[in-house]
Amino acid sequence: MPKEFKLPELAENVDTVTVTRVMIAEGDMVEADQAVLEVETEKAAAEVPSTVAGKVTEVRVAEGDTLHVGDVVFVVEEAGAAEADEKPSKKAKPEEKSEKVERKAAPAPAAKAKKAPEPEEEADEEKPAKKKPAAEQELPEQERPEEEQVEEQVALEEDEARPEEREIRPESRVARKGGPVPASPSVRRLAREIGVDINAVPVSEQTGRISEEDVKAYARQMNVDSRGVAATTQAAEPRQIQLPDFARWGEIERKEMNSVRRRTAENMAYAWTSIPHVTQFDKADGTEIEKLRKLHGKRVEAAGAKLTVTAILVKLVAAALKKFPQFNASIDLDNGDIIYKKYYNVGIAVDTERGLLVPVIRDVDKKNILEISLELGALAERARNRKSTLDEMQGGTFTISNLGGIGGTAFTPIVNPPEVAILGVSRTQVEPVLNGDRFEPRPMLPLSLSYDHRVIDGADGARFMRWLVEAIEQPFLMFLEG
Ligand code: CAO
Repeated sequence: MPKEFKLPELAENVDTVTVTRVMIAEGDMVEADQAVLEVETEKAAAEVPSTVAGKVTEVRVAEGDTLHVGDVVFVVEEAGAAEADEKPSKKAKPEEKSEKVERKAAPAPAAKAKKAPEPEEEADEEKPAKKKPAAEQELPEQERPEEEQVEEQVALEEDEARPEEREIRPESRVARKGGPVPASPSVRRLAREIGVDINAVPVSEQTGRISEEDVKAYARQMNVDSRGVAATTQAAEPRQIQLPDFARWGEIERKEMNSVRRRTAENMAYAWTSIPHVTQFDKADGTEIEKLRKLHGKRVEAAGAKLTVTAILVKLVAAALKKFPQFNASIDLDNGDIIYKKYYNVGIAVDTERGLLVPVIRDVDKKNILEISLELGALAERARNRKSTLDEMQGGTFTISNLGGIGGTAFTPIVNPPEVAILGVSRTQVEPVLNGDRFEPRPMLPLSLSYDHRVIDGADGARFMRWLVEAIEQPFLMFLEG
């Protein structure tokens, strides 16, 4: 019996992965739990174990492919039956075409992967699709019962590409030329709630309809504020500038971005253009911390870790987050809420050869510095060796980015959404600090706290920073107030 192995769900909210290595070939015997694929998401690389066993008769993916959860990766002839059967042709039969995953160079989204179930779709949109007679479709939208419009919308949705495939690029949107608005009730509702005129939202050229993303993109473009009031002036939307022919001026090399770089670029552009950032700078006298590192460093080394500034900062930050809960929050603009998290998971920016990764140390408030040091060392090593799991990269509530090992006096870190704040750390420098009437040499640790000004006021930013500086200078404060 042929059996298909489909890409399983690897972590919550991870629907798309890029194949970086295919570890099986036609004719191989594969066992359950055997690693068959190496994949990359925006944040991590992971090995995918097989859940089927038998002889591989067909491999349907190749390095560089983009896969969605549920896509068929390979087919096996289950043990026993394998020997008896001839090896099937590698070419896909016509009816299998829709199962094929898209190749990176796939020319048009229409030729891309089949539509997978969309969990976020509302129940009222999951009715069976029914095409409506053309005459009925020509009725003005207001004159048609909503139920009919829903049904029509479901039919339209049949051809819909996945959200990430129909990213809103300005050039892919076209103005609608009258007729019914091709948007589902939930999309219309969203538009109503955030003050967007659904009739004005351009449809995606690729799908011929309006998605939630289209509405949000339009809202951003129109500068709709948090109260749902559209500004009269249109905010500039980041556009791809026309690149010149760089080779005219000298030699160039073109390299494809890996998935980490691509997603970092998307996330950073999103964060930079949608979050009003403020960065608060300060310096902490690291004398006490340095004393403690010297005093206890050997103990931590004996346990197999390194007592670094970062590990200590993670613990101090946990205490600061408890004291200032708005820094451990997320903003839900659609519902007009601020979500305060009662857990404290700190992401650590790790510099790897594939780009920036942010593994997360969970429940830092419940761990001691020794435990945090061990975990930080292990997570950073795993990230650098491409061994991080997808779960390790999720659930962060605040991020620390320490560039002090490399150098620099200050920088402006970008908030890692959906978080609302990030602490940047630069290199400790011995500086003259006035103590009474004389200067003393002190190791000063520069800190740069960027935060989302929609949630955090400037005074709160300054208070958080001052508390953190004082906790670094007098670590006992953490026990006293943390
Ligand atoms: N000031 C001075 N020295 C510092 C320092 C600081 N703020 N922070 C670290 N150092 C020193 C450490 O003491 C260590 O020195 P020794 O080898 O002499 O002991 C050295 O720098 C390297 O530290 P580390 O990397 O071993 O450990 P860490 O806990 O300080 O940092 C990590 C861990 C993962 C944060 C770090 O390795 C890293 O990847 N940093 C880069 C983060 C990054 O890329 N941020 C940018 C994000 S935005 O694009």
